[in-house]
Amino acid sequence: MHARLPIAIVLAAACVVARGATFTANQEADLPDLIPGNGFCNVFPQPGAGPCTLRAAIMETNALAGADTIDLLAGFHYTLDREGQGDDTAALGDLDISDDLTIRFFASGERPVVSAAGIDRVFDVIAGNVTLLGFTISGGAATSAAATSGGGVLVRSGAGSVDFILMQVSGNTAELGGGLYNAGADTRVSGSVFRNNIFRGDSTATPSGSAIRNRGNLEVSYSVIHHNSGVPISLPDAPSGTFTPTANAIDSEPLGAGSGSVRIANTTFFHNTGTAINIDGGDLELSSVTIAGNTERGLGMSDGSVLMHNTMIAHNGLADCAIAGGVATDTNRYNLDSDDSCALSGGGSNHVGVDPQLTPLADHGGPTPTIWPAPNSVAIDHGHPLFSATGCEDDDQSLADRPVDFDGDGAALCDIGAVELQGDVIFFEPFDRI
Ligand SMILES: [Ca+2]
Ligand SMILES: [Ca+2]
Ligand SMILES: [Ca+2]
Ligand SMILES: [Ca+2]
Repeated sequence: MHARLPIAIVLAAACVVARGATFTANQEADLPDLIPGNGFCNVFPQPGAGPCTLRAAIMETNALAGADTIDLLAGFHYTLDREGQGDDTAALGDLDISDDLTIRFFASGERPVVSAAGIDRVFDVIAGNVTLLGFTISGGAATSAAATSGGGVLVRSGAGSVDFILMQVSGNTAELGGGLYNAGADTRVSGSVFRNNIFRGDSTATPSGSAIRNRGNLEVSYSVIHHNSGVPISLPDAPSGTFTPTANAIDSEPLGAGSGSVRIANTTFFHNTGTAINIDGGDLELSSVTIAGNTERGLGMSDGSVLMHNTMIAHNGLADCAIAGGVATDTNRYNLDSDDSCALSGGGSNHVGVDPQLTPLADHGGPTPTIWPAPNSVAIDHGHPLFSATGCEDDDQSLADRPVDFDGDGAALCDIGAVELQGDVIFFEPFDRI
């Protein structure tokens, strides 16, 4: 199974004739709709169309039966200031979504920002099939007893399918899931960036998931998760100086809807504090993933199963992997790990204990930044030779086709990791290495 193409989703979102209502959030202020369900987005109490804020548009579309659409405007900063954590009507605090909804920006111009400015998380997906497309979510905070989960977005177990497409989720903070807390059975992140999100333990003794805390089913593709971090617990009775935060950029443990499965394809994890991916049960699949330069580990698993193919885990601070003995592993599928800690050495197709010669995360084209291997890397043209559900993807994180015969030996083979180096970058030779 190959991951869903974001381009296809974007075209579908843009071209399908919108059913239901479409509103444009044409005001940056944070004001409610005063007559929800009358068919108009209006912050004034008279009937008919009027000034439409993002909060008013969400209140109106929640009240209207069926799928609706909200368009955001270029350069707009929608900043929440109506305090009220715990409200689930969208009138106060976070923006509660309880019905099928697309919130989108795909015009030209500066990407809009929806910020909670620290008063609450940003979005609370209670129910419905929801698509968030093309904007930035920041400034969310779920760090109090009233709201501990999902600093940017909380997806509850009652939600339908939830898609993040070409999104940026940055600068959000929570005790559980700085960027996203997912309890939904069908949540997908595609072509998106999760960066600079933070977990902190103010009222929860075991905070986790600086970028994403997963309790349901999660798929991440064509994305990058970098520079997410944790801060030490600050409970008054915490023994001072003895707590070491164990940050995990993605932390998954089954509990909500679904089986706790995580599928990650064509995605890069770089320089997260702690462990990039931590799995405490459920199925993990890594397909053409690059996990490098995280401060502690690339992959930690205490329970569950892992299917790993065409994936690279390299140069993480303590070790590339920590996989407990009871974890079911299927990893003899053209993977690479730089310190031979990922249970790969028993397989004849893997590359273990080798330096893949990685260069720092940079914008090399495509929707998200990537890590390129240097042209002499063993990762190039040594990936999985087959296109299959357990082999090589047919494109890479930048949406470029695979495979490319980079070394010109006549055999077009995939590169290991999230990137397929293209033939026209033969003179790419930066000095820096991860
Ligand atoms: Ca209304
Ligand atoms: Ca609706
Ligand atoms: Ca809420
Ligand atoms: Ca290749």
